[in-house]
Amino acid sequence: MRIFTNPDQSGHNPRDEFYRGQRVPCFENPTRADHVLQALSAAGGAVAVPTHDSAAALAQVHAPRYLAFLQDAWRQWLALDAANANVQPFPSVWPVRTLRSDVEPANFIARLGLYSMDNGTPLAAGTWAAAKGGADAAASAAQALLAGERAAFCATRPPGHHAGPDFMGGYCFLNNAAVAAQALRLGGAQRVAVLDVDYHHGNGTQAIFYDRADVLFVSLHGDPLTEYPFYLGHANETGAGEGAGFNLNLPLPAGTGAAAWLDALEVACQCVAAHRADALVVSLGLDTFGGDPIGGFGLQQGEFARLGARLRRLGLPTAFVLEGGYASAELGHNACHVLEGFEAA
Ligand code: Q9C
Ligand code: ZN
Repeated sequence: MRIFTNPDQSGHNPRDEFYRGQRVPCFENPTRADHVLQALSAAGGAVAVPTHDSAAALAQVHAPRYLAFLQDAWRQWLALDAANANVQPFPSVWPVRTLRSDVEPANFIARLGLYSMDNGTPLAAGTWAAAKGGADAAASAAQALLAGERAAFCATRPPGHHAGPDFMGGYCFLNNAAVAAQALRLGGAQRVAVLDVDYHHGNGTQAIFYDRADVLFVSLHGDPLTEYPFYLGHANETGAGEGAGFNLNLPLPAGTGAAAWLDALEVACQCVAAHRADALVVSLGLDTFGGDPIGGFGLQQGEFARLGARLRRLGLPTAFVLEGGYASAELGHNACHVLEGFEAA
């Protein structure tokens, strides 16, 4: 299987994030992609740098003013004070209900709030380049499928599925899975399915495609009543307008074990099969692993292999996009088990 890397991923390396009132080292850090890449290449994957530019797909899944902000954000942060090179910006005010989000404030921190859903997604000097490199990998995976490859894997970070049309969040800046799906559509696929198996609901991907019938979004995830992202991911979100019936959420309680998770996976896969898609994008979060420091499911390596095998049986050209998963040292093995299950089936 073709493995796409992101040569710029390590430039996104913020120091810390807020966790229960403390600053802690970022869970989402460059070692994650290093571990995945090392394990996949040791297992014989054909590693390649991105071959395609994601710009056209990005312009269709994200708002122009959000892309413009993100691309220039670090320069603007330094323009406030050169000493900011060693400081992480965090948003501190957000346009929640009754406040206006149509007018861009001139103040940088206010604009950072406008374009963020949380304070848990720190920027660094290389954030734009890293995010763009990941999106290019996703566009490249889509092109590989359009050229006839059975599957491709994006061993990239930062993740993408919490990033919405015009906001970052949950460690995500550009929605790589949405880029892959949109690039497949631009390349001639009539219908695409996105299956999101990250522990956290893919609120960004859902939002991007919520009113569209051409891209089905199906997700199994921790119940948002208790789990991040809290404000989206409920079972009664089924799509709107032309997209009515093309969104399926399968929330599961924190603590859900392998058997119930596999049952939900079967429901998800049958929904994907019914869409008669030309291609599948898998938002592959590995934070469902029992040893993950922030996920609350109990999957083990056997379940990851079964996930891969079940996805193979869908019989679709498949682009895997790495999302979450924070048990860094085990991340590579868990990714390998998914791909081995896929390739053995
Ligand atoms: N501050 C993904 O898995 N908050 N994002 C966790 C620590 C956000 C996870 C608590 C979790 C986001 C792609
Ligand atoms: Zn996650």
